[in-house]
Amino acid sequence: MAEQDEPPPDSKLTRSKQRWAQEGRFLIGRTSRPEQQRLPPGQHLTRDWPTLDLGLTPNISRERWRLDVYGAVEKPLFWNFAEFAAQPQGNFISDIHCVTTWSRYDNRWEGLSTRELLDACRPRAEARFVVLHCHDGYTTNLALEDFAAEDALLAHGWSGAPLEQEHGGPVRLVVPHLYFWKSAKWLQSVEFLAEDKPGYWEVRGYHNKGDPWKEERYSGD
Ligand SMILES: Nc1nc2c(c(=O)[nH]1)N[C@H]1C(S)=C(S)[C@@H](COP(=O)(O)O)O[C@H]1N2
Ligand SMILES: [Mo]
Repeated sequence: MAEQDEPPPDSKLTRSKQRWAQEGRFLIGRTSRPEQQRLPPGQHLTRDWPTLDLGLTPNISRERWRLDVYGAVEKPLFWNFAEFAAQPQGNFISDIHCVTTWSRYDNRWEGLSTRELLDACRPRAEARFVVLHCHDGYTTNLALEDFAAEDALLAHGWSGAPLEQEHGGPVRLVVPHLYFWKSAKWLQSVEFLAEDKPGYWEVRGYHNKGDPWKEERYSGD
């Protein structure tokens, strides 16, 4: 009796689920573009998956791996792999566009969406940029809104198997709407900043943002 006037239960989980429903979360292939618009200008399609890095392949086991989230956040995080894997997991399908002109369609990733990470660490109002730090010394920078893209994730799985070491395992970033150099392999830490801080390639002539649809390859573009 009279229960009808009570507000529906509200919690972080129900709010997240509501948001997932609005976004069509976990639906397969929902970010695909129509075929004719799918390949960005100047790109060609490849079926294999090239490996590109600085020539080092850090060997970090899941047991040793830690994720450090720090800087302009309300709640810094320091997770081991089990803690990371205990966060809400999602499946995402997206295309890869590398600045060296290859693209690869329909990569199936599994991991933690960057939006879930943002919910957990709660960036402070002044946070506007993110720098990813990697075990090979590589860094790359993103505007907070690019990091927070709905299809961006910290991936530990690819095609139903653990992400291979050569492709950045245990955990890499995947930001499908930007060139793949933004998708940091062997992820070690995520730093939130008020000011932008260009990363490894960004200080060596690559574009600061790297939108493949605008062919933002190099900083003069
Ligand atoms: N840690 C790290 N991440 C990195 C790189 C790197 O050298 N080190 N290279 C970037 C570049 S230029 C590309 S194209 C992709 C390549 O990812 P893949 O080897 O899985 O294809 O990783 C990006 N992330
Ligand atoms: Mo690249």
